[in-house]
Amino acid sequence: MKRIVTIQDISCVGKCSATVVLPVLSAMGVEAALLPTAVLSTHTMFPHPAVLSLEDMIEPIMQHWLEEGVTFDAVYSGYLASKRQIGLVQELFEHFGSGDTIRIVDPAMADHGKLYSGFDADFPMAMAGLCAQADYILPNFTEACLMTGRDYCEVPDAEKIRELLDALAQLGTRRAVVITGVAGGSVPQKGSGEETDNCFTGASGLDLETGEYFEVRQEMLPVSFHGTGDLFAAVTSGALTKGMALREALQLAADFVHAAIRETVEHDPDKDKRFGVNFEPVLSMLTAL
Ligand code: PXL
Repeated sequence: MKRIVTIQDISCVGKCSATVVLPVLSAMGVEAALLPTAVLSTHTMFPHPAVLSLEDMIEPIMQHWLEEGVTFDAVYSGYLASKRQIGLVQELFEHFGSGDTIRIVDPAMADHGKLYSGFDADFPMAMAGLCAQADYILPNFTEACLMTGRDYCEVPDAEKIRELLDALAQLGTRRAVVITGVAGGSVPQKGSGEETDNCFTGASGLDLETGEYFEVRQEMLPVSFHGTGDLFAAVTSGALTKGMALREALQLAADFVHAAIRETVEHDPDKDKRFGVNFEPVLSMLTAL
C-alpha cells in the first residue's frame, strides 16, 4: 500500500484540511499519515477561532520518524499558517522527499483575489519558495497571481492563464504546474462532443517534462463552499500517489468535487457554505480505483 504524509491543520469544524484530506485518501486506498500544524475550533472563515499552534511538535515528530526509518511515497502540504511552517515543510521535503517520493504543494492561502485572514503580504513569496522544491503545485488563480506578482482579474482569458502557467514554471517546480478552479464559457456535452453554453470550471496545467499545456473541465455549479480546494488537492494527490497520470488525476478530482457539490445542493440546499460540502455520500467514486 502506498503511504502519503500530509501536512495540514486540524480545523475541528468546517470540513477542510485534515478532516477532508484523511477520509479522501483512505477511501482511495492510500495510507495517510498526518503531520498536524495546529488545532483550530473552526477554519478561519468563522470569526475568532480558538487556535493552538503545534509548530513546536513538527521537528520532534520528523526526528522520531527519521529514527524509526519511516518513509513515504508522497509528501503533500496544504494550508500552512506561518513562514516558520513553510520552512519546516522544506525540511520535511529534504528528509523524506528524495528519490521516487512525490512532493505536492497546495499553496492554500487565498481566493477571490484576496489572502485569507491572518497572512501578511509577503507570505505568497515564501510559499513560492516552497513551490520551487515541489514536483507538482496546485494553486488557484488568486494564489498563482500572488506568487508570481501578477495582477488578479475576475475573468482571466486563455492567454492570461497560459502566461501565468509560464510564470509559475519559472518558480522551479519540477514536473507540472496546475492552476485550479479556472472557469470558462462552454463545456462539452457528455457523449455527444457538442459544446453547450453551460459554464465550466476545472484546471489548467503545464506539463514541465513535455512542455504541453492542458486542461480538464467539469460543469460549473453556481455555488461556492468552503474546503473544495482541499478536496480537489486531496484527490489529485491520492491519485498521483497511486500512479495515475496527471490529467486523469485532475479529471477525477474535478468530477469528485462536482459530485460532492451537487450532492450538497440537492440534499442540503440551505447548508451554510462555511460548513463545507457533503462529500461523504460520494466517496464511493474513489473506493473503486
Ligand atoms: O481550506 C483551506 C483552509 C485550511 N485550514 C484553515 C483555513 C483554510 C481556509 O480558510 O482557514 C485553518
